[in-house]
Amino acid sequence: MQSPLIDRVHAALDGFRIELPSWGFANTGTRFGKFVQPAAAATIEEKFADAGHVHALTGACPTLALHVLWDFDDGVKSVPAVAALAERHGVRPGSINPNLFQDQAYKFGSLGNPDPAIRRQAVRHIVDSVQIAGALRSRDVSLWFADGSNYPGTTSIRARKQWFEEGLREVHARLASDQRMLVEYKPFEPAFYHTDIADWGMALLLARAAGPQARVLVDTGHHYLAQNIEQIVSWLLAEDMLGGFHFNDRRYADDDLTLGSIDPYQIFRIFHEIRSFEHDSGGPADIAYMIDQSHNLKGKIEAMIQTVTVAQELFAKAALVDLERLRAAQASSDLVTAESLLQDAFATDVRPAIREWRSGHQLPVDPLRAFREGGYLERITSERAGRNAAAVSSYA
Ligand code: RM4
Ligand code: MN
Ligand code: MN
Repeated sequence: MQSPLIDRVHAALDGFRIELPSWGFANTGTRFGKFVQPAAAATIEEKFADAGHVHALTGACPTLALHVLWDFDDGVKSVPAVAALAERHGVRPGSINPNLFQDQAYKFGSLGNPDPAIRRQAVRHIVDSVQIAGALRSRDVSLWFADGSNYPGTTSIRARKQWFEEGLREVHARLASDQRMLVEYKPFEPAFYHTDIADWGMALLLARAAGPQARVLVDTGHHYLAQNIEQIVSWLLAEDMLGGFHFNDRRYADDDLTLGSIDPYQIFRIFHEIRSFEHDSGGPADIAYMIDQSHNLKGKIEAMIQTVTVAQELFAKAALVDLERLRAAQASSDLVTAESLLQDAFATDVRPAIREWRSGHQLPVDPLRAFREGGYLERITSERAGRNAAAVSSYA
């Protein structure tokens, strides 16, 4: 690779940060069963320790997304303890994720529940989450709703839309001026007939209804298979409504597989659209990049390191597209030249330039190898194995 291209890779990596999910370090399963990993994290302290280790090896993950129900035993009172752990392990608290799907009360929905008392409970929980975020100086409160129904005619889709607007507006009014609300969508699961926020259009309308600090969150696994995700990304960017991503890959539905394991070109195309937007608008897009993956079979920390590494590679490849030439080719409808510019960038081996970037930043050139040779996994395995074998806990 020529040195201007190497510089471009280095500059891209300098600006690239991706948030780790606390739940990605805990034992999780499928609805059929759970294979317990001896080294999995069970406490918020262990999740911070593991995330801190991934950040130390990659230099790209300074924040950890937290799930309120799983990570704050005592709600807002847990904030000082969480802040102390963040300090100790060198990772800041990232997005705060309320949990609106696990409580028995949410059987028929949270903000979309026909029972006003349960809608109130959901609003209260999100407001508590806003408070937690404020106390931790976290900017984003990230909302995903499992709300929906399983059978035609069993609920009023329009009434629920209105309840969502009301609830989100109420929560938005509680945001501090530097906070954001992110609204995530998902076509199905756990609801199998209708989901209240099923796609980006619904999320966009609800975010607009909520208020000016609301944005849409795109989880790459939350689309029907044929959907063109980078087009959605481009439209949301053009509307100034893209707030962030939950990255993962999938073969069928919301599989939460490792980023790029099935279709790396898809992620490359998303990064390309973002870079192209930034190039045209002359400034960085204000987007939170986050990982939303729970690995059932792979080692959790290894899989996170692999994810971060792949994300860096795909981001760096997207930075190699020659946008000036691309614009010229587009203007003259020179299709093959235009498409080849993307393909050439995607085919470029950026790994040597990334290794150079790492050594320039006093990071291990091969983070996965450094992890395997570093002894951390052996240490936490011996510390946690007995406890993990005894406690087959719930989702997190
Ligand atoms: C959902 C969605 C949310 C995540 C939960 C655990 O499918 O992706 O973002 O918080 O899973
Ligand atoms: Mn998600
Ligand atoms: Mn998901």
